[in-house]
This record gives sequence, structure tokens and C-alpha cells, in this order.
Amino acid sequence: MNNAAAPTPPAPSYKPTDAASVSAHVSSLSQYSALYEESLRDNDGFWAKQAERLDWIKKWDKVSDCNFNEVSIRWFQGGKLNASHNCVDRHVQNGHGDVTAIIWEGNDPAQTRKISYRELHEQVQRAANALKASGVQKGDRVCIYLQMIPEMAVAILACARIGAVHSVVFGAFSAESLISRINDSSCKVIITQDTGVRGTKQDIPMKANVDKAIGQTPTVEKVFVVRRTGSIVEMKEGRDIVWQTALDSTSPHCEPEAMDAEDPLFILYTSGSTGKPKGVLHATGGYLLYASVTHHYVFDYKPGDVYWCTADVGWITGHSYLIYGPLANRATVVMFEGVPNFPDYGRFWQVIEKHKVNIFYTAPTALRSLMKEGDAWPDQYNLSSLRLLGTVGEPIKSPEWTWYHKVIGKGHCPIVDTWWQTETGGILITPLPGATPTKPGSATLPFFGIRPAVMTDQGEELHGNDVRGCLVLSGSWPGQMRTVYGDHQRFVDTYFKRFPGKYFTGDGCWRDPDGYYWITGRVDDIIIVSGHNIGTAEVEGAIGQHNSVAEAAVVGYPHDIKGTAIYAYVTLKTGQVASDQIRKEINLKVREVLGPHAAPEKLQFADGLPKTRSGKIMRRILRKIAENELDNLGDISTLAEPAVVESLVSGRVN
Ligand code: 7RM
Repeated sequence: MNNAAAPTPPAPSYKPTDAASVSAHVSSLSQYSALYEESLRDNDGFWAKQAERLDWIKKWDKVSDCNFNEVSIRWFQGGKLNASHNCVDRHVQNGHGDVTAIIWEGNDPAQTRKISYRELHEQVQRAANALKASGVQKGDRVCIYLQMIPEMAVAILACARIGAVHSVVFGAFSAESLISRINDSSCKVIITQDTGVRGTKQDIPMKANVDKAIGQTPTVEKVFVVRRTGSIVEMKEGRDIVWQTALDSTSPHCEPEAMDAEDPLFILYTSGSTGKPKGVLHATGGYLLYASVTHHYVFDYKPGDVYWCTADVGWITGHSYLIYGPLANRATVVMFEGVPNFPDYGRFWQVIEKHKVNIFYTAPTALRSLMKEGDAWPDQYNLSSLRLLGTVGEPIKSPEWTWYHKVIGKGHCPIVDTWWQTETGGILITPLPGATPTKPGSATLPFFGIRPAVMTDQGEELHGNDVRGCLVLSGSWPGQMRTVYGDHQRFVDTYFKRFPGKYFTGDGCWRDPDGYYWITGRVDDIIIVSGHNIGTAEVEGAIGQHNSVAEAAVVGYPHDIKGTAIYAYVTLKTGQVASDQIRKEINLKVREVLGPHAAPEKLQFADGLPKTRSGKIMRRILRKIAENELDNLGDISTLAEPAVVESLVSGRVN
């Protein structure tokens, strides 16, 4: 296992304030414990009760039918529902059409739009009709390649309405990433925008990227282009359609499709260790319920609260906690197009003051980058509307936790450190804000119905507290992914092989003497940079596309801002001479192939890489060198050529 050192106890414990507890959905640790016990004792009963939160067209026959040995996972079989009805229609029907669904804050602070549930209802129906008119049918896949604009929510919900399976591709991804994702799930339609606006970038070439991709995506028939900037883009007659025109010229009525609870709702690609991204597939009923229930309890959402999740919809956090969970709960959400440092480092705090945000959910990497700019930025703004803070994506360390707590939350806002994965659909380990005393850096305790366990490398479960090992889940929950799209065997192999009968998260953890969970990082070769899940193999593949490169190996190393950054070891083809020019070109190549978030922070040219006799690169050694832990390289006797280690150490980039 390659776990970062676990934090050392004892950590201070922060009790929820009376103000946080009194009105909370769960207001004491004993109430949490009782409910938690009950949720395990009668798991089906618990979820059946929770499922009453949603509108069902037809009630389910069976709550759960899950078997991790056979890797078969089904929730609410026989039940029928529609996700867009649950996120939009029912709120309007129940008399809440005037409630603001989305407060859109543009990249430019002067640009704001408010969209009520009624307006959203109309837009979603028009979009659903436009998709149908372009030939999209139930079960077809639709690629959504957009920035953070309201049309993102409309497009997602329109797909859900007609039973099309959406696959959102992060707006910063390159044409090449787009091609592989579109082809893997044979998308019929792409929804994109002319150009994008983000920070100082005023013309991100979204449609142009689609144009680059489309020659190599034979299944794509139509491209919808949202007018965002009005920049001139090529429009191919008969294929490309302006989104706004299509919506305006269609009917504002479209009946939601009755979907089986187990029908796919969406695919979201996440990095895999072999380099080929995995199409994580989520099912309609279980996913929607899980997103809704966790949003309700973890963010303690109550009608009237203004809730802001800063995550991009291109990641799972945006799917679950910007779109599906909050909208199912009739929340008012802030959707932000910009970046934390534009026009200056006060932007987040300015937006909180402007929209009187009550609940704020962001990533530790964003906090680190803002913390280093000093307290003067947040201190300029009135943050008194805040009552709850959250984090996600990576472990949060003490300095930024304390800063978040004191400088942003003024000491009175509980912080929920939420641990989960693309694969889990929603939050699994987390404090409940009115109930759970928190320790900075710990995601604390399991959510209702969740059964974490800690395993040794040898596959034995470690019972009791103060144990370290691999984090697994011993039973299913409704939000669990159902399969890897088009490759069920990969689903089985990745998550259920290492510990038979259990779901392996890939993370290491420490369950401390109080039973609190501390996530210590990935045990395999995924690197989490600024909260983005990046496969080492993908980056190596991209570097390898440079003509001069023979071979590359990348590892993560601790980085103050990004949490983990990428260190690349590159062997050039014989006859090629290492230079700053090649270094720059390699960097550009990675940006072009995968996007800027995957570019290596450090790059070392190496004559050879440490390999085993069977040819496997020993990343353990590369990690130690990157981390500058040179005294402790471990056993190098299994290397084919132990001498390469010395030359790697001497060429280390500081
Ligand atoms: C939601 C999301 C998943 C991986 C996960 C962990 C790490 C996420 C936390 C965390 C420590 C947290 N999905 N991770 N949240 N580690 N504390 N609160 O991030 O699929 O992109 O990444 O992220 O390693 O396995 S993800």
C-alpha cells in the first residue's frame, strides 16, 4: 500500500454549536447513532421510508436486490419515476414555481441571472422536445460539453426527461478527450456552446473543439450550439443547430418518460489505472434518491436556504450536489461560471455576500489557493449569511481547515468534510452538521445505511478501532454505480476482485480510537490533483505522444496548493537531446491531449526507469525520489537494473 502518513491523534474536537443543532434535521450524536443503527438493522425499511421523498409513477416491488459476490446491484426494482419531474415539475405543481432554482453568477461580476422553477420547467420541456426532434430517443446517449452556464442544468434535465443517457464531458477537456468519451458510449448528439468564458479567458474554443473531434466520432448526428458569447463559430448546415432557436421554435410541453428505477440516468467518465477512462454508469431511482437524501441531511438544507456548490458540473460533485440532489430538494442553488481569482482573490467572498449564501461547499485545493492570498480578501466582505461549510475531493489539512473555520465561518459554522467518489454517487462518510463533533482532517462517521470496513492487504477485516488499511464497503447503497459502461467485467475486476464480497474504494484509511475515519489517499495509481482524478497511465500516454519521447512514468508528490502535483520522469528516444524546448513541448502536449489540469508540475529527463524483470515500472521508487525521501527507497533488489536509481536520484528536480 502507498498511503500517505496518517494524521496523528489526538485532534481537537469541535462540537456543533447550539444554533447549528437546535434546528437541524439531526440534532445530536445520539440521534444520529440511533438512526444509523436502525438504518443497518432494517436497511430496506430505512430506504423505503426515505424513498417517500420522491414522486414515483409506480411503486417498486422490491427495495434492494444486491449481491457483491455476483456483483449484481439493483434498487427499487419495478418502480417507475422520472428524475426531471422530481427535480422540477413537482415543485411547480406544488405551488413553488416562483422559488428561484438557479442563481447564475457569470464570470463577469456584472452578469447575474435568476431562474425560477417555473422558468426551468418551461426550458427543460422545450429542450426535451428539441432533443426529440433531432432524433434522440429513450436510451440514446447525449454528450454534454458545456461550461458552467444555466443551459447545463437544462440540458441534463432534458435528457433525464426523455430517458436519454447524458455524458457530461468537462469543459476544459481537449478534443482528444472528447473523442474517446463520445466514441466509448457512441453518443448521437453533442450539446456545446460557441465559446466559453472563464477567468481572463474570454473565448475558450468549445465549438471549435467539437469540430476537431467530430471527424472521428462517427455516431454523432447533430450538434446543438448554445449561444453564450456570440463569437462567430462554424455552423454546418443540417448538422449544427443553435440551441436557443431550437428551443424557441418548439412546444413548451413535454410529458416526462416513465423510467424504470434501474434504467441508466447518466454516464460520467473517470480516470482508470490502465489509461482508458471508465464510463461510470448511474441508475435513475437509486442515484436520485441517494443524492437527495444526502443533500438533505449533510447540508441540512431547509427551504429558503441559498446553497452554493463551487464544483464544475463536469465532475460528479456538480452532478450530485449542484443539479440532482439540491433540485430534487427544491433548493436555490448558486451556479458560478468563473474562477476563485477573477477579477481578484475576493471573488468567492464577494459572491457569498452578494447572494447571501447560507451553505458553501468547495474543495480544499481552492481553500489553499485563497488562504495564501491573506485574510484581507474575505475580510472585505460580509459573510454573516453563512451557516454551514463543506469540503470534498481530498483530505483537508489542519491549516486550511482552521482558516476555513475561523476566517470564513467566523468560528460558528460547522464544517462537513465529505468523503465519497464518482462511483459512490453521493457522500458516504461525513459529519452531520447538527450532530457530529468534528476533528479537522477526518471525514468522521458513515452516513445512514453505509457499512465501511477496513481490510489488511491480505484481505482480513480489521475489527475494532485504531486500525489502518484499505477502505471497503460491506454492503450496497442506492447511489452506488451499477457498471462500467460497455465493460461490466472491468467493473467486477476493479472494485470486487481484490476483496471478494466487498466494494473496494481504492482508498486507504485509518479508523481512529473514536471510530472516526481518516482517508489517507489512493492505494493505487490515481493521482488527485486539485481534486481532479487523474490516471498516471493517461498522463504517461499523453507525454508519450511527443515525438522525442521513448517512455514516461508519472507519480504524485505532495504540493502546497494542489494537494498532490504530478512529477514526470521522461526517457527520450536515443539521439534526442534533453532541452527546455522539449520540456515545454511535452507540457503543451499534455495540455492538448488531457487538459491543463493534468500537466506535470516537474519533469525530469532520465536515462532509464526503474523496472522489474517483468517490465513493470516500480512507481514506489519514483514516488520516494519525487518526495525527496532518498534515505528510504526500500527494496530495490527486484529491479532489472538497480543502477538506474542512482542516476535518477542525482537528476532529481527540486
Ligand atoms: C467526490 C469525488 C474520489 C477520491 C476518493 C478519495 C478522494 C474525495 C475526500 C477524499 C479525503 C475527502 N469524487 N476524496 N473526498 N479524500 N477526504 N473528503 O471527489 O471520484 O473525483 O474522487 O477523492 O481518494 O477516492 S472522485
